[in-house]
Amino acid sequence: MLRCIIKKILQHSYVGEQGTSKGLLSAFPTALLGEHRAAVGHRSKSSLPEVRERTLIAVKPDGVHRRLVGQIIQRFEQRGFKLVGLKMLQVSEDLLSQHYIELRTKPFYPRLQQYMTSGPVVVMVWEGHKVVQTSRVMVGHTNPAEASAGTVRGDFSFHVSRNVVHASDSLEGAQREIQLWFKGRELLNWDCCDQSNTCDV
Ligand code: IDP
Ligand code: MG
Repeated sequence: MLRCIIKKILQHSYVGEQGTSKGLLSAFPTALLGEHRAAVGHRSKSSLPEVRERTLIAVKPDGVHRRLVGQIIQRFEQRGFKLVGLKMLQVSEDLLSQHYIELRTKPFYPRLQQYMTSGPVVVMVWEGHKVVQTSRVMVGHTNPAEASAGTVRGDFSFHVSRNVVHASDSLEGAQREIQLWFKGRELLNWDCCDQSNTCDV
């Protein structure tokens, strides 16, 4: 009986709280939140913008060929981030030129394009507190010769032309890249069972 009453109170307060969180979320970029709101349990802590930051991570063709996809995913899972989108694709020259819009005039761009379109990439969206900044640290310096041991590039590569992985470099960059690579319906909002053990925001 008592459980039944508590359940009713929670159901009631859920309606009110959902209204509040919706108001908070409306100020946050849609691409970082994804379009699909979880139908149930959306009042959880993961609704808060600060733990719902998202970034784009891609395992480049050299990483896929070298069977590093699993190890790279493992690092992000181990850190506590949440996977909200994942797919494998062969990148077109058009998509790549939009992705690397600032690099198109660089002398190395033709070779970069050849490399990035030479085989499949595995592209992902990871979510969590300060995930953009943290994943840049996890990925390491652009030039693997300068990347610290313990970073993906520092552990799996030695030359800038084959540096295994991409990570968005800013919040704005992440938002732009997520929209470029993923349709809204390909990103999922879901509540991870361990989230109260990884963050208390
Ligand atoms: P980032 O991947 O660490 O964000 P960016 O400067 O955005 O580094 O460069 C994008 C990608 O272009 C690099 O990851 C690397 O694959 C490639 N790249 C950057 N600089 C060079 C270079 O000097 N030679 C060859 N490839 C380069
Ligand atoms: Mg970059």
